[in-house]
Amino acid sequence: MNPPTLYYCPGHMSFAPHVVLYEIGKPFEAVHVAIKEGATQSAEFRRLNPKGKIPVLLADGHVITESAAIMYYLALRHPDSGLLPDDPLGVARAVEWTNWLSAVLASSVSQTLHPGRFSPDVATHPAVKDKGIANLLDAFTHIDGRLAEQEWALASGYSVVDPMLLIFFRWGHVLGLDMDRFPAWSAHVHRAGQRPAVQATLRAEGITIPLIVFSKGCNA
Ligand SMILES: N[C@@H](CCC(=O)N[C@@H](CS)C(=O)NCC(=O)O)C(=O)O
Repeated sequence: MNPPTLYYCPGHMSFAPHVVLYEIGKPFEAVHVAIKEGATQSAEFRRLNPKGKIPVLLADGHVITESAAIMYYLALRHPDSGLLPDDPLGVARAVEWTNWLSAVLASSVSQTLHPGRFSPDVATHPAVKDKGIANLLDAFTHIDGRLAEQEWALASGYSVVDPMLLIFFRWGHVLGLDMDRFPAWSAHVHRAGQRPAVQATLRAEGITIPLIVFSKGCNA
């Protein structure tokens, strides 16, 4: 059986599944899809994912789309990785987080970066963007409050949810938001950033996340 292949673009929603693959620690391949050059909209890529989005995972003869679905598949395929709780309520809590992040918050990020996808009327774009930022700030305040209550997103410990939170923290910076307003989340980013799998993914994608310091010789 071939190793799984992740189609990714640095600093995008593929980041968390990429971390999960490093956490599992088994061989995998990663294919860079250059969103800015239009690669997600090419006929070839759309044959793979008709939605024209990364991430995509090829694994065990299946094509899996959606970052959350990919992470659950990998975590359940490798239960020893301990990346998901093993009780029904714990799983429900994980889905609660990842649905919200990958659908609602990803859409608010898109609204601020691509207002034309939300309104054809150029005159409305500043308002569309402003509303996207306001929605994100509300959501970020909620995230910070949750992370003030416990070390990781889930009470059971580090899980697939935590790397997904990292990429939204980075987006906050990319969008020029004052992320110092979120001290509990900042501490979470610092904590998660010490994991070899997170460091390996940052190196592989060639990106940084504020507050994450690379350790020397990390080669996860
Ligand atoms: N809900 C999807 C969102 C995926 C998504 O929005 N991917 C963006 C990058 S973050 C993308 O591939 N955009 C390419 C395009 O729109 O052409 C998931 O969680 O996987």
